[in-house]
Amino acid sequence: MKIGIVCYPVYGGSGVVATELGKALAARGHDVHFLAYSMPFRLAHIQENISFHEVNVNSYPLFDYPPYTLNLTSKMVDVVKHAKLDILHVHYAIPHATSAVLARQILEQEGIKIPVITTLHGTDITLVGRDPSFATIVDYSINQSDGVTTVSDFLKNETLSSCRISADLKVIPNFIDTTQYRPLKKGHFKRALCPRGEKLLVHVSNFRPVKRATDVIHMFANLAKEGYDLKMLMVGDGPDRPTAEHLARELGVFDDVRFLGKQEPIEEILSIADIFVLPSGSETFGLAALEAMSCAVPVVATDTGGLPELILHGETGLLFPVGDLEAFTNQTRQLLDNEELRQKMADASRARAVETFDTHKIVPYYESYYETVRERVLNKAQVH
Ligand code: GMT
Repeated sequence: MKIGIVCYPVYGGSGVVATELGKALAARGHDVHFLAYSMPFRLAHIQENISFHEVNVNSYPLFDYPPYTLNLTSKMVDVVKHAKLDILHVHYAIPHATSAVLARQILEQEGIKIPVITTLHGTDITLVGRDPSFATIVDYSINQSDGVTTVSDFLKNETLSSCRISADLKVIPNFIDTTQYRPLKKGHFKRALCPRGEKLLVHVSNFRPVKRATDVIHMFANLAKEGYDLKMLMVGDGPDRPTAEHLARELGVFDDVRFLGKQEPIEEILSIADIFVLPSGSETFGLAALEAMSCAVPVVATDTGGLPELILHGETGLLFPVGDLEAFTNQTRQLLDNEELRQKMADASRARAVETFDTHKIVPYYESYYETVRERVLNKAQVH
């Protein structure tokens, strides 16, 4: 199949999933065309059956706010027509689904049928999508898509309850390349960071308020006060990083908490972690947690959104209520105090990643969904 994939190219879950999906589809023999305003950051090596089409944004004195949505629509029309795409798969509703619906309408006038599939990732529904200035257009673009997927049952239910949706929603969970994300032997790296054999906690996020990065610092300071000999790596960057750094100084733990900023390859860092922590206020899937699990790291996370679908409480990690710092500290302490339990959960995490969320298990669901949607759209066109 010739597949167009539209995504945000920046550091973030939806862009990562879209990029990894495109790469996996290309490895399975499909022709994949990425459309984005810059090269997706995980698309390091271009290969024969992967193309990248940059969406240029016009600057014109009249445009205080350049109309990116329209530039994207035009690019979609152009690529569908000239690369003869069979399907257009957009990740994140705003504005990608809207542009795709408009592009499909333009192409229809030229006798070209292009089925549009939208994958909802989370904040496009739970945060920005419900802003009154977007809600109507988000609902419309979802309902007008030929196929819609969500990354968890939670997000499906959330979309159905918070949006006015008539479209069918199919759940296809996120996935991971478990051959790339695997426990790597990085003992030297661990010894350099934890010379006294300290346990290492890791948090990875984009430091947006929803990630509650300061909860990590509070939890760490609680355990340090109790005498635990620990180190912490805070990976990623975003608006709450300065606040988290300031808090670490204030609570006297700054020397043991290292803020690394954005890092790749993340599997090298995860491989030396003892525990991964994710205290998010909301998380539709929690790709960062899956990356940790695939590297055999048990996760302490909030009992919210799609996280309980991914992290089995008591089996692959421990969950706690959002914002409950005492419970967060208790759950982390439980794993620190019981190495046997920690190791058991580490093994179970890796097994769950391999058995349930491996790329080879999930990507075929997308392929068959593409076929189903395409058949439905083309048959409907014939009947008319
Ligand atoms: O919050 C992020 O990390 C970014 C955001 C995005 O849209 O890129 O992530 C969302 O999509 C990811 C991939 O499907 C999910 O794993 C994240 O849970 C989800 N984030 C939230 O729901 C807050």
